[in-house]
Amino acid sequence: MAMMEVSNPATGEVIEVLKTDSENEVLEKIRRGHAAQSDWKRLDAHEKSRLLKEWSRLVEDNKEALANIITSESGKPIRESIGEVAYAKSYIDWYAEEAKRIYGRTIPANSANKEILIAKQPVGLAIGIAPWNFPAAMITRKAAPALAAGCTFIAKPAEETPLTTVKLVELALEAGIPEDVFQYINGYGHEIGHLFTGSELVRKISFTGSTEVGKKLIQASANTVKHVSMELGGHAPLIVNADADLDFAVDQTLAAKFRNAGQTCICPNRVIVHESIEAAFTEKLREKVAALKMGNGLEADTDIGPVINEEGYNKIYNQIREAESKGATVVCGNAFDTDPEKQTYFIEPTVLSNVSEDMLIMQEETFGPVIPITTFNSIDRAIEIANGTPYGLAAYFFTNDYRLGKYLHENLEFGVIGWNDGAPSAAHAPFGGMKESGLGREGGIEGIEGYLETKYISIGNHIQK
Ligand code: TXE
Repeated sequence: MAMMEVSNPATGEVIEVLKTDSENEVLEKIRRGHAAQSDWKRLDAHEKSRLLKEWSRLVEDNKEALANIITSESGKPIRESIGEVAYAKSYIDWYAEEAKRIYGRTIPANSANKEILIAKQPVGLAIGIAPWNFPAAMITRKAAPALAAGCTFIAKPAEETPLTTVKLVELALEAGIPEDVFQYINGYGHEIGHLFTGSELVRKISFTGSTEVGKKLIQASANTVKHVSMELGGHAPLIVNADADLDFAVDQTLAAKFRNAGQTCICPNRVIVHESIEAAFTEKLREKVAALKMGNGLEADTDIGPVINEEGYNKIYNQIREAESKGATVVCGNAFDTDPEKQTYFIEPTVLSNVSEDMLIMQEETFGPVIPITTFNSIDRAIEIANGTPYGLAAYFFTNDYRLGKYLHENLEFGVIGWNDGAPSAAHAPFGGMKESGLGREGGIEGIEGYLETKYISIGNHIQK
């Protein structure tokens, strides 16, 4: 029997040892999820809604316990974990209502003896593969619309953070959602992924994670022509125009960048400031960044936890060193506190200026607490720098000029835009990327569409008189 250790990335302490599912167990869960599909699909929408609301109530009742699990296994500060539980719950609440609003339509036929109906049906068994950076929200954002649509659902959490999923599924079952309707699989993605992509019984894969793995899953899903939705990496630009309210732009940059130690797919990774305000912006940012407190997320005053693992740490470390070697200036930060034996990896929040587009930090997704600052002197140049990436998830800009803002949002090639807003994600809005950042949207009306098939029924109304 293979086991998996789950540890706290702030201390290296092993917090739990879980059994991983064997290949046969994975296939059995897929078979059971598929078999449960027809009853769940037929259950009336109001009852599905009631069960989701009950799940939401239990998540609320257990929010401290859930937040503790999130912080213990992901390292993020506890107040962020409390916020994540509320955010995760908001998806359950939204889709508990959407379950009752899956509308079809009728179309006038080109014959008096015909009627055309358009009906929506669940795609079938769906698998949601989640990353470690939002262990609760990335599960509910997939499970809630799937269940609301009438799909059965299997969650595959990240190997770093499976305990949050175990608790969420336990609460869903306690709420009355049937066992085979909502399951989880525990295991290493690269070992068991082929069982999901290769199965004809799995009709949809919803993935959040790296672009590299996303591309593999799209390719491997082609043989069984499954639905796929992909929320992949990002490399968000944040443009600050000369007319922006500087203090507000600095605060929003700080909040957007250092959430989860910079490990979110919509973190601003490239700050592009008008050259006339660069010095003032950088100084204000430096003051606030230098005041952030790094430490164990379970301590109440911690602002920045560790980065998740050695791989993430090395990537960020190399990006900073390479930028320095090419002439970037360290404005603040740039200290590293790691203990390879305990496997704890802390990076002090860092600001770099004099950054150019040929540096790795401007080209690769960063996923860490580093802000590189570069400048522009015309808005088209800012747009050119911003769009100069294969990624297209989120972009931010700060300006109070309406016409400029309109020009920017029309020309930025990103699926989510924050205009004077550093926190654009919400359960009621469609979240997702363009270009290599993904396919499909999660949240809003679009989020449930991804779990529905459209069926066209042509009815001959021939009546014998
Ligand atoms: O992602 P992976 P990792 C980016 C970020 C980060 C990098 C690597 O840049 O530094 O990706 O992170 C499962 N078949 N993002 O290694 O490997 C795996 O078990 C099926 C951005 O954590 O993509 C986990 O559940 N599943 C991102 C999930 O995929 C497979 C968030 C994510 O792991 C699989 C996370 C396979 N062959 C990382 N291989 C975002 N969009 O927010 C892996 N998995």
